[in-house]
Amino acid sequence: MKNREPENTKEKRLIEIAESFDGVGKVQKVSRYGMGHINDTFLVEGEKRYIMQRINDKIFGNVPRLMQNIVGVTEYIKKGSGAPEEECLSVIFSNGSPFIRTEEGWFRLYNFISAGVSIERVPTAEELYLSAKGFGAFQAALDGYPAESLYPSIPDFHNTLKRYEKFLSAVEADAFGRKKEVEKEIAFVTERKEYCGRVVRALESGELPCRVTHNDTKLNNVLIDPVGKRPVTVIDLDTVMPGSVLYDFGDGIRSGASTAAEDERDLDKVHFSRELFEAYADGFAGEAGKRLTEKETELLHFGAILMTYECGMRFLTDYLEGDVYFKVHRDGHNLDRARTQFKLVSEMEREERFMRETVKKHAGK
Ligand code: ADP
Ligand code: GN1
Ligand code: MG
Repeated sequence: MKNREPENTKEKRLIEIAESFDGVGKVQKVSRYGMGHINDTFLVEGEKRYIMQRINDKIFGNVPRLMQNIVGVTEYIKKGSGAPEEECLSVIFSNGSPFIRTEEGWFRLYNFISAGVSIERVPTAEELYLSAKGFGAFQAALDGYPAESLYPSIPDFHNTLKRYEKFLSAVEADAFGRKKEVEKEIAFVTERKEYCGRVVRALESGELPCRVTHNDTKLNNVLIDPVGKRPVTVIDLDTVMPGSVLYDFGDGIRSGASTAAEDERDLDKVHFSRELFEAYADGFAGEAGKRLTEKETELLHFGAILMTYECGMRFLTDYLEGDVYFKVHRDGHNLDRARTQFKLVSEMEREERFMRETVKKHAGK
């Protein structure tokens, strides 16, 4: 990249921070990047490109331990996968540390992976199939990972029972006086409270195995090579923790098998897509199918309902609490998101039989 002046003091400072990581050299430009809801992500351009993130320390209480998880997982995958180095996510250190702490917050740096892209629109069936293959392979790659070494970066992340309690407290507190606008959505959640304990209890009783899972298998968290038509790598490893395979399958469907964006305001455009569901089930089962227990296969489709319900409940909770967790870009953004999730849940409930049979068909291959 050609020499260029930083646009403002903020960029100048970000350039300084990026340059303090090992081997980065002179940086020309730092700009906002991607559509994540949690961290501040920047593209760093110099002799090479990098992804720099200001880690959201309101959400991640112990950044050093979070980074220990990520270094452990990325190194393990790199050793086991046989993929070219430039296609594997790597943490770049600064003087022996996988992060730096500055007055502006905690920063980390990754290599920029250019062989694939995040899909930020409704995917084609083929793209969703590839994303499922990517996450399925990721799960398989982490099968032998020592789960006990992972620090719970967000405790009870998919403990839907606890999420429900938090939701009830937000309704009760009604700190922003928003409850009256969302009575219908609140009722939608409470009518289905029986969903909350199903997976948590099955994990506790051992009916479902606990595995090392990604827990945030949203479509834009896997990079896909649009030309070579292959998944390149899974990113956003902040929530790799012990969990159920239902979570990873479920969130892939939640985020990928809809005919509209997660924040679409026109609910007439939001539908559960059978075609996209089948593509995901095919890709996921193709990678993970043989390792699934009978119970997991039986409940995989319920993971989709549960993750969509839970995510809608989380968006609604955040709306009631004044938008403190997910990044928002307009008034009512979290409410719009909650509504798309609930629309999808009600359609999925009507499609349960189709979903169950489709999973069975592909897992049995
Ligand atoms: P968040 O936790 O906020 O979702 P992510 O880690 O998912 O943050 O990063 C946000 C976006 O930045 C991703 O969706 C992806 O598009 C892009 N991104 C993140 N890491 C890389 C990387 N190493 N190479 C290329 N793109 C990346
Ligand atoms: C967040 O970080 P991102 O944007 O990939 C969230 C997920 C939600 C998702 C909803 C750590 O994912 O749990 O499902 O938004 N991540 C965290 O879009 O809370
Ligand atoms: Mg992300």
